[in-house]
Order: sequence, then structure tokens, then C-alpha cells
Amino acid sequence: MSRTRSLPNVLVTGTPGTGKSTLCSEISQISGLEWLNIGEIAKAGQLYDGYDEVLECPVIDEDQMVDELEDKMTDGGKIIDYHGCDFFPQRWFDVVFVLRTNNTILYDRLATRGYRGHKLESNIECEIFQTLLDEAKESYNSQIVYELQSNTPDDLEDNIEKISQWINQWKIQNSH
Ligand code: DAT
Repeated sequence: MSRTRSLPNVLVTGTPGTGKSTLCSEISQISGLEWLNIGEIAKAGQLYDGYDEVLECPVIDEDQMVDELEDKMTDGGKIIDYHGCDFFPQRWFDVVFVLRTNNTILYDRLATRGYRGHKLESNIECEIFQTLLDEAKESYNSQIVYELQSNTPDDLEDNIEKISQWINQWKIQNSH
């Protein structure tokens, strides 16, 4: 499918707090890929289907979200971040990066964000059980799924560099 795109589509997934939006913001500024923020798109279009009492957040209407994004994804050149990936069509993405963060570091980040109780514990468990990594490997060809450590500012710089290089390589390989 990538042959129909002039720029690749990139998915960044991982437990909340692992640094997805920080990374996507940086990548979109330097690569020219357009960052599609799922949370903001859901809010703007009210694409919700109930409320998750444990995670204390609205549940996204996945079918409506896929419909909303389909044309944009067909065009290519998009970077998406979300703490889930099994409802996105496999054909949309040329590469999937899964961010991983040490439990104690993640705990502090989420506590700073104001997460408490079940919401905090559920998210830490999600990281301990590598739920998003498994979901990514089950939902996409495992050869396009890469795990990236996201603990320190140095990790962030490394990840920006790695993804930028991957995008440049894709452009070279798909230039004719
Ligand atoms: P997410 O979008 O996955 O929920 P975020 O981008 O909002 O995560 O980042 C959560 C917090 O952690 C935010 O204060 C920025 C910080 N952060 C992100 N990546 C980091 C890294 N590699 N090293 C140190 N702090 C990081």
C-alpha cells in the first residue's frame, strides 16, 4: 500500500505518559509529517462511545474515528499517536514505534499529571505487562514494529534521530 503514498504514515503507541505526544510534536516539526492527535480529533468531533470508569476517560468511538481519518491516511505523510492500535487498519501504517518507560519513572510522570488510584495503577500495569507492545505485534507485521526506550531526555533525542532516519530512508526507497 505504501506505493500509493508519497510520504509514509507513522504510528507511535505506548502506555499513557511514555512520551508519545512529546515525540510526535518534535517529529512533525522537523519531518514535515502532519501529526494527527487522536484525543483532539475525538474531542472536536465528539467521537465518543461511553466513559471508562476505571481509566476515568471517555471511550473513543473506534469506527467513527477510522471513518474520520481514512481519507487523510490514504494521502500519506501522517504521524499518529495513541495508547492503543488494534482498531486502526493495518494498511494505514508503514512503521509502528512502541515507547517503553521504566515503571518508577512512569509512575512519577503520571502522578505529576494528576493520575491517582485505579487510574494510576491500571496504567502502570499496562506498562509492566507490555500490553501495547503485544497489541502492536499482534495488529501489525512484527517486522515493522520497533520498541524504543523513553526514559530520559537523551532517549528522546535518540528516538527523534532514529525516526527521522527511518523517514529519510523510506523517502529514498520510495522516490521512483
Ligand atoms: P504521552 O503522550 O505518551 O501520554 P507525553 O508526551 O505527554 O506522554 O509525556 C509525558 C511527560 O513525560 C511529559 O511531561 C514529558 C515527559 N517526557 C516525555 N518523554 C520523555 C523522555 N524521553 N524523557 C524525559 N521526559 C519525557
